[in-house]
Amino acid sequence: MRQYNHKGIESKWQKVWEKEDANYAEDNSDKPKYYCLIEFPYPSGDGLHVGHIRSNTAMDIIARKRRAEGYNVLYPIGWDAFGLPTENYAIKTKTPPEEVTKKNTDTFRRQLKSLGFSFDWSREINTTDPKYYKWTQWIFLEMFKKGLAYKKKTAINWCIDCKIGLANEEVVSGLCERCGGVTEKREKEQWMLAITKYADRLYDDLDTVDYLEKIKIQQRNWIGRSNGAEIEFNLQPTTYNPQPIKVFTTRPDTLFGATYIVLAPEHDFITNNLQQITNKDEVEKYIRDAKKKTEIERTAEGKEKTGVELKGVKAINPANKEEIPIFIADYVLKDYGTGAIMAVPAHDVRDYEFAKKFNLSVVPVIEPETGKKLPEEQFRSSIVAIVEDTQTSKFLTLNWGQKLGGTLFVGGGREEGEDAEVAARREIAEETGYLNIELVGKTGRTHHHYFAFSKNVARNTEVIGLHFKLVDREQKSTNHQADEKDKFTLEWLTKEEVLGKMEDENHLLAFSLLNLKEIYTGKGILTNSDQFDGMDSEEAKEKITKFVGGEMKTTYKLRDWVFSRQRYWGEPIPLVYCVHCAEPATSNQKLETNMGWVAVPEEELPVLLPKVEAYTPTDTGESPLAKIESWVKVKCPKCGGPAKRETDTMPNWAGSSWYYLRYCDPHNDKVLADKAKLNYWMTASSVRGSELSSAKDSTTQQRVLTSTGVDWYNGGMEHTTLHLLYSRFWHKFLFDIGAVGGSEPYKKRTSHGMVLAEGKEKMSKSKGNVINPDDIVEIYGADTLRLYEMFMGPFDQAVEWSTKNIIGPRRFLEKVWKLSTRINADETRINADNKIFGQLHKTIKKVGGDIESMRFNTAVSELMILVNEMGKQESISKTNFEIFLKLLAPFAPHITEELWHELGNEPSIHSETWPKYDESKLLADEYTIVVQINGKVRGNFKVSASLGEEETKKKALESETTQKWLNGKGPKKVVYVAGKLVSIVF
Ligand code: ANZ
Ligand code: ZN
Repeated sequence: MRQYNHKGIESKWQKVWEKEDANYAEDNSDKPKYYCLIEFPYPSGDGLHVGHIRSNTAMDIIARKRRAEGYNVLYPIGWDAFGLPTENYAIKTKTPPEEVTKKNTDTFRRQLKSLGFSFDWSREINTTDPKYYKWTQWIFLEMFKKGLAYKKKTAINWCIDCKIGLANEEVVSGLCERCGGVTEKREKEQWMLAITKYADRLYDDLDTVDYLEKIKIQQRNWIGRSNGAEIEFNLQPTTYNPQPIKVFTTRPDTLFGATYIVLAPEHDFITNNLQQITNKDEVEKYIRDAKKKTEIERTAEGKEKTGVELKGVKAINPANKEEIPIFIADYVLKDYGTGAIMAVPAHDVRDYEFAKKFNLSVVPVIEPETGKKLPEEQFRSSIVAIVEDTQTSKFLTLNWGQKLGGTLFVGGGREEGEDAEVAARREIAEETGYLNIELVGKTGRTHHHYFAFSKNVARNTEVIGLHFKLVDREQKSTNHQADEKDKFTLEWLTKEEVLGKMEDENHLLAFSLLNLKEIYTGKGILTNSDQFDGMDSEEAKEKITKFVGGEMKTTYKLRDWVFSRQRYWGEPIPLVYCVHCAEPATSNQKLETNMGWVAVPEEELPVLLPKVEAYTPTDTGESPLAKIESWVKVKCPKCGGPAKRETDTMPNWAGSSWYYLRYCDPHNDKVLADKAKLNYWMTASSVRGSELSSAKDSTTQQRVLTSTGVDWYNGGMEHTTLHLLYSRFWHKFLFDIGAVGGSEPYKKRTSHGMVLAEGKEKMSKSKGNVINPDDIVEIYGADTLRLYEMFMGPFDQAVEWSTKNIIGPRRFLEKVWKLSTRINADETRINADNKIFGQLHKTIKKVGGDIESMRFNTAVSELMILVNEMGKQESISKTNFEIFLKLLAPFAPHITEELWHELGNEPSIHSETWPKYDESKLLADEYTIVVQINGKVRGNFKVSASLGEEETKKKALESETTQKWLNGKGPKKVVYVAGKLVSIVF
């Protein structure tokens, strides 16, 4: 028998497809377009990673399905080729980085081609190609001209090993994201991009895109928008006139509870008031120590709090005019808010930890509130009593059953004027019979809104929580147990059990305050706040801010993007510094930023990266480019005088911020991409930014926003706050200057899990556990590898590589191969095949749906089930087998193409249309089989869909009805109509 020879088949079809330009994406075609995108790889020296193959195959499947659905698909590929590893390798081997890049991209290209991905190779791009980076530079200059790029001396994260400044995003737990080395803060002049000017749009427009929810959440957290207020605290009057301290708070409603001020150690206040501070030495030492810690070390909750009081100065709480101390502590950061906080230890966890340690006063100002306010509430006072048996560390609960509120502590109403403890003791005795208890703790007033179903009334209750300890176990009998309507069972539960079983918010609140010793950080009703007492905390935010002359304010965690690197292998920043132009013509010009920095004229772009002798960065932190005098010295484009080039280069997030646009028109040398082509591939409409902002009606705006962008972009979660946010920023900028037609780059974003080595470790050269795809393709074939990577596990989760398990998908393809020898071309067979109709149509439906929701693993298993069913048949109809091949084709493009041609079909299976399923033929899980006896319906019964013909017939014959009618006679004829009917004639 003929063998499944994957090598011959795969190389044969790859050549044919290449010759025929099978995956050519036609610009401005009449067909609807579909743009599929994967993150273009960094061509590392290690070659293609099996992780690349997983995400590329997934998107290849989607691209192929879209083509079969009639779309003109763009599925492009290119190289994100600037970057440190190439540069470091070049330094080590003294090879020019462009040579290293060429070698690496050649390898990647060969490998990707060997896997049969349906990329349009005519659109291949490379970020290190001057024809490409000309436009990266052009975009930068546009930003520069609009004031979005500026030079600033900042303390940046400096990686000691890489000798490079890092963005905040590139520092993970204080370590360099690239090399894992130690970082420190260094003052450096850096080019910055003002991404913060786009913070609101980056935040709000997330509502207009279809990204996985976890991606949106990460971006929102990263932007970290908080609404709050800035409030000034005056100093205790002294001989001089000190500036007030401005704090940022999200909880101005808690102002009356602010019992001290904390400043970031780097806060200006300290140098400005040093004369006044009496413990200077202690303060200065603390500041020095704080500088050595990372942000994460400084702000973690639960971390031992440190700080120093500034002796000799005091602030005044503007709400109640009380004098309060001022501290410096490293848990307050310089670059967030105003770098100063009002501490409210009663309602903020970190402030509370600090106050405990320094023995500062804790004044509660918010009475906790649970539940939702309801209309027409009735007021009532009540108690929640927690009884603890300290010997067993268990808590007394009443289990009322699911309908009546589940597990609760003892609770009950309080008569008017009745003391809470008296009420609690009464309820405990009545409901549980325990008498000898000792009160050990009590909450303040809390509030709870709920609907009492038993009484059909909405309630607003004022609740006091009480904590008792059992003195002994004496328990009198209660009459409740006998009473039908008050049926509950007493249960002693551990802390964990209480937290697991109890659902009532207010009872849980009492437990958290009394037993878990937590502080209350939620909303509620004001107390200890003079005229604001009794006010809702949300409402009080603005009122109190206004009362003290503060200002409502929004702040962001997002920082501007550090956009320069003192390294060689990146895009040169196309600016020139001219001393002459730096001199202000008028005195008020001095205020301008970027004085003396002149843009290289557009017609001189690209500024080429010059050849250098040595790529090694310098310890002074200057780029190696600074050493090439002939390159650095230029004429000022503006005044013609002597000037110097910027020698810093761009970070490697630059080229990837707009690459998806270049794919639309990769060879254009006039503009970054032709407008008409961009409109075709990126937008459904061609509304410009200017038109959008003038579009008054918001539904028009909405339509424009939601109809633009790459149709489907898949990539790693590690890029959510870097690449994905940066490219959204660049895109919005390009939209604003009219270079692109929509304001979001990607309509839809999904994400894949990583492929780990056996043992769930990351694959790495040093561990020697890297799988080389070339070996797998050689031994098992590209189709098997693709199928295996889709079958490994849920696409969005990390999966563990197992070479042993590849054999499964390989055997499956061999089975398909063998099955093709049992094809019966006789078309009447199609109906004779009706036994597999159910499974076939179920498979069409399932595979289609699974591809859309990226459940590739279950799609593959459904294909496997179908093959097993087909395998049971004597022969298979050609038509049905062809439908199966079309479903398998996106997963295993080579073997399906081969079999398709063997069956005498032309041209390619990949230009066929996607199969449709017939709802009426779908395989149900269960059938109702009608029993006909001598032509009349006499009954029916249910069978599982997997039950075969013989068993179904047997079941019909054995049924009571049939036996009654047959009455001992044998049947002459039994006919089975699949999934429907058994007809018996006697
Ligand atoms: C008083 C207060 C009372 C606060 C309360 C919270 C709860 P998010 O939501 O993350 O924006 N804060 C302000 N600036 C800070 C800084 N530079 N370093 C550290 N903490 C700072 O957090 C805003 C809250 O974090 C602010 O509101 C402030 O504490 C603190 F019951 O003010 B709050
Ligand atoms: Zn000049």
